[in-house]
Amino acid sequence: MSEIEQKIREIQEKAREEIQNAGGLDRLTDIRVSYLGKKGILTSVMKSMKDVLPEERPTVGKWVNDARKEIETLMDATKASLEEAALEKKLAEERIDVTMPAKKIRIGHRHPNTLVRDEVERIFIGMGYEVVEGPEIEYDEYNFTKLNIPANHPAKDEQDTFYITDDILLRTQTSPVQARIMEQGKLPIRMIAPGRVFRSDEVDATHSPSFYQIEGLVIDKHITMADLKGTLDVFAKELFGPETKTKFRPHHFPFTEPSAEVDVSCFKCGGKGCRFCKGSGWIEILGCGMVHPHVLEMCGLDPEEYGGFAFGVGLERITLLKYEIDDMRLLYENDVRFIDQFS
Ligand code: 2NM
Repeated sequence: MSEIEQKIREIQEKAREEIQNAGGLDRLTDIRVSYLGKKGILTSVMKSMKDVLPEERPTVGKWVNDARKEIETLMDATKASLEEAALEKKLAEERIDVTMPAKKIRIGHRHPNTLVRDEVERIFIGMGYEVVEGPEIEYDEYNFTKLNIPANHPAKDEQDTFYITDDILLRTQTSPVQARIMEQGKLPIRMIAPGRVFRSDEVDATHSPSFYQIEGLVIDKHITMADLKGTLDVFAKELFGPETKTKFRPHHFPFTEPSAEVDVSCFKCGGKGCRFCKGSGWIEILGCGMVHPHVLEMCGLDPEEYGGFAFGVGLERITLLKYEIDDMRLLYENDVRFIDQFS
């Protein structure tokens, strides 16, 4: 056997051994490079062909090529079986345990204000009311004039109201929505108007320049103060529990006559008096009254034929009470550690 044939056989033998003992796909790739790569052992033999006698070159060339083919075939087979073994191992290890607890997916939830708004809407929808929304940017006419709030009224002061032009402003209440509905003249009316309102207030624990109101309106023939009292008593019992009592105290609003403020018996102490109700046993929750004849007239209704009641609730006030939150700013800071407690 010639020296070169001997050398090729040795390379082949060593390659076989290394491939068989590779044990892993990475090692196999290294072996492939070390034999068949550009600077590989077998490649260098091919390069040294110039030292072989010309008549022997075809024979030697065939040996090298045969060796190369054998190494490649063995390499491919070994690669396939290593891959199969790796897959088998992975399948055996990655068995799915269907009894494992599922991954918890973080999902959003309603804001406490939204929870309360939805609850108030649900109560009034249950009594046959419609939920109506209207523009946040309003005419002075709808926000004040048609609601019997005269030009010299303190609420109209630039200190309290955000004006956009002389006669356009950010609504300070949602009653302009009701003025618009009355004007449409489709009777009877049973509606609530929830929405954002604006007043030029400094931020503190109970004030914000933007907050939410829900105002209600009922217009029909033969509506009395008893209807108002009965309706708001049902509302209070639904919202704060069936033991809740209501108390109507005389008050003044320009758009209603007579007007009242409504207190509910403290839902913490049941009316005995505690820290929550500041010892009085009562908590103020809303304002209301019988719609003023001037308002009816200015909205195109005949006060001789039609009448009704209206009320207004501050949404944040109810949210703070219901969830015993002591600072309105917490509702707007959107700190998830706070807000997540209501999911
Ligand atoms: C309140 C209190 C009393 C009210 C009046 C009207 C309207 F448009 F019908 F005249 N809507 N809402 C009203 C009445 C609002 O909030 C404390």
